Amino acid sequence: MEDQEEPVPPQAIVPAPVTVTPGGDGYALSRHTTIQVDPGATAVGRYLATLLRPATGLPLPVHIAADHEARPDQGISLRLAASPGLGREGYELAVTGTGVTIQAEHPAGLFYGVQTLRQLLPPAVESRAPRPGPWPVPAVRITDRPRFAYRGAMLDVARHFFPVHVVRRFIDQLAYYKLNHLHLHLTDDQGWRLEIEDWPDLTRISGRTAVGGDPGGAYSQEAYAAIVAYARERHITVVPEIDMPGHTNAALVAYRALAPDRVAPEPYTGMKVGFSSLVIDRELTYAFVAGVLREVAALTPGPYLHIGGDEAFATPPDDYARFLRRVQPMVAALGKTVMGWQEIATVPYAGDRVVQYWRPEPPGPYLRRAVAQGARVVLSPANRSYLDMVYGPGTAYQGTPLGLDWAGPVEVRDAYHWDPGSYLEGVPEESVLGVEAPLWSETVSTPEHLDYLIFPRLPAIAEVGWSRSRDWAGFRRRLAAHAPRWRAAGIVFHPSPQIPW
Ligand code: TNX
Repeated sequence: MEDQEEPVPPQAIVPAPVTVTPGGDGYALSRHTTIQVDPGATAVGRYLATLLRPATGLPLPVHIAADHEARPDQGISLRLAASPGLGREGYELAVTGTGVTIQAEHPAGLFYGVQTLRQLLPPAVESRAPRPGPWPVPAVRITDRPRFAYRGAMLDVARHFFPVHVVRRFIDQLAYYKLNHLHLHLTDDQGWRLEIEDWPDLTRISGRTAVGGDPGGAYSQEAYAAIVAYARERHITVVPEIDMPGHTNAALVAYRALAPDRVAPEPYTGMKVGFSSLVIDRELTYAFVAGVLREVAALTPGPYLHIGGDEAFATPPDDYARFLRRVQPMVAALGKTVMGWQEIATVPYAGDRVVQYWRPEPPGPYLRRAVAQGARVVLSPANRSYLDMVYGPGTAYQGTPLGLDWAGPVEVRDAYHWDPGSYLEGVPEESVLGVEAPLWSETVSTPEHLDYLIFPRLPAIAEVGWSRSRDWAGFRRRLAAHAPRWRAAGIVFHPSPQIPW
C-alpha cells in the first residue's frame, strides 16, 4: 500500500456523482482544521469528526456557528441551505485551497457529502489506528443527488443470527455507499429473532435455533431499538420483515396452538423452503399476527412493515389470498405501508403498497396489474442483486463454498450492468421506488463471510440505485481504487477477476 500517500483521483467515487469537476488548489487536513457546522448540522459534524479522528489523530474540533459571516474560511464547513434541484438527499461539495465546503438542504444530503469526502481522502483514513498522513483532499467541485429514493440491503438474521455489533458494521458499510434502507429478515423456519412481549416463547424457544445446528440468538426489544437508532443516525431506515404465512416453522415450534392440529413441529435447521404455513382458518392466527405487527410497528419509526409472503408453497392459493386480504389492512391500520415479496402482488390491494421483485424470470401479469393499481416496486432480481449467490465457479472463500447458486453465479458485472428504470416490462421508472441487495444467510455465519459476499458487489448495486449513468469501464477502475480502503478498514473482499485491482 505504498500509494496511500498519493492523492486519490476525484473520479474514484462510488456511487458516481452527477457531476465531478476537478481543478484548482487542493486542501490538506492539519492540526488547524476545524469542522464548522450550522446548528442543524451538528450531528453530521460530530459524525464526521468521529470518522476522521482515529486514523488522522487530528483534533478536528466541531464548531457550531449560526452566523456564516463570523466563520473562518479555513477547514471543513457543513452548511444547510436551499440547494435548488438537489432534493432531500442531494449535496454540493467544493474543495479549494482553503478548505472543504459541503452544502445541502437537509442533513441527509450533508451526510452523503461526508461519505464523498471520505472517498476523496487517502485510503488510510479508513484505518481505526493512527496513521502518519498527510491528508490531502484534491481540488474538485461535485454536485450530486440520488436517482432512486429507496436504496437498500437486506440481512437475513433468521437463518443465522448476527449480533448487534455485526449489524452495526453492516450499517456502516451501507452508509459508506449511500444506501438508506436496512431490511432485516427477522423470522423464518429456522429461527425467530425479535422479542415480542405478548408472545415470549417466540424468542425464548425459537431464538435458539439456526441453520446447521449453529447457535441462534435474538434481539431484545431494546437491542432492536439500538439497531434502529444506530441506523437512523446514519440516515438509514430499518424495514423489519415478519415473514408469513410461509416461512413460519419457528413460530409454530414456539406456539403449538398456531400449528396445524395444534401439534408443534420439530425445530428446523435445514435449508429447504416452502414447507410451513400459518393456519389460515383459525382466529388465533390473526390475533397472533395483529399482536406481533403492533409491537413491531411500535418499535419501528420507518414507514414500512414487510410481511414477507414469499414461497408459501404449503398454503393453498385461495387461503393465501384470504390471509393477505386480512393482514394487509392490519398494516395500514398501524399507520404503516405494506411491503412484501412479489408474491403478494398476486392478491389485489387498493392501499399503499411496495412489492419487492426477486425471482430471476419475468414476472406474470399480476405484477403489472398491481403496479397499475398503484403499487411501487423495489427491484431485487436474484440474478443481479442477491449477495448470497456465488461469484462464479472456483470462488470458494478459504476453501469453503460460500453462497448458493440457484440464481447465480452473480459476478460484479452482473450486479452492475442493468437498469432498474427499464428492467421489467409494465413497470415504468415512476413506479420503481428503488433497489435492494438481499443477503440470505443459509451458508453465512461470520462477519468475514458477510464481507466477502458484500464486497465488491454491494458498491455495484449502490451505483445502480444512486447514479443515472452506467459506465462499466469507468466503474471497474473506480472500484479497484476502493480495495486499499477496504483493506485499511479490515474488510475481506472477493478479488473479482473482472476488476483491475
Ligand atoms: C429464496 S428470495 C428465498 C429465501 C432464501 C433465498 C436463498 C426469497 C423471497 N425467498 O427464503 O433464503 O431464496 O437465496
